[in-house]
Amino acid sequence: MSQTKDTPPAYSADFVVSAAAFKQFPEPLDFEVALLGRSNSGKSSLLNRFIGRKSLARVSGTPGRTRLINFFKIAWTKEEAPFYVADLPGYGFAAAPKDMVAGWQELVNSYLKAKRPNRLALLLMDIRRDPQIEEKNLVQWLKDLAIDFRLVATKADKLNSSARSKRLKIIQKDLQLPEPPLMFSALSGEGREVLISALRQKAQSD
Ligand SMILES: Nc1nc2c(ncn2[C@@H]2O[C@H](COP(=O)(O)OP(=O)(O)OP(=O)(O)O)[C@@H](O)[C@H]2O)c(=O)[nH]1
Ligand SMILES: [Mg+2]
Repeated sequence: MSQTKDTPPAYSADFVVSAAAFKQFPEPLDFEVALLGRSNSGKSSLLNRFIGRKSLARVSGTPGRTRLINFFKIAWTKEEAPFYVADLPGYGFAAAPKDMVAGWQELVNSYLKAKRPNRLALLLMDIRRDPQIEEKNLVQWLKDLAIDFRLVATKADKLNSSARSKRLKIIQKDLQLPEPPLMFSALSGEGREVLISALRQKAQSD
């Protein structure tokens, strides 16, 4: 693939706010992407690679912000309308205390239930792992709330192409997804163009 075909880095990408509750969510823009997934599934890495700017990683990596919803405002070009990316707190710490799990649920629930028009949720999971109860519950949750979503199988660079397609089939079947998962590697950038066009399509759909 030639270098020139790739979408250049976002024209602007700014950290907006770390929200601990509904009241702190910014007023919605025309379009919003929500990043959901287990801790360590690659949400922050995907975001950085996706926008092609390293400067945001520092913000999202700030200790203490990881239990909050981090909003970023992205614009591909000077002319295009900006949109939000909401990086939701990761779940699935084996040793997480009960009240921490409950806190996560409450925050994510208030975000998913909030009226945020034209939103696309990306549910990330490591391509090598089988969907767990958390992923199954999240898929059900998104369906119940009628939130459009795509599954993104991350860390694709860890597998060769035949292993990848096997894993994608298993994940799609396990989660009963209507469409095959998208694939992404923050390491190589593979999947970036497909993801960008999926998002642009959705952004223009309302
Ligand atoms: N090889 C490879 N490693 C990756 C990829 N994406 C993420 N990683 C690694 O996986 C680890 C977790 O990535 P993060 O992006 O911090 O994951 P996260 O989902 O934001 O985690 P939380 O913020 O804790 O919820 C890091 O060590 C990354 O370097 C990828 O595409 N390929
Ligand atoms: Mg993160």
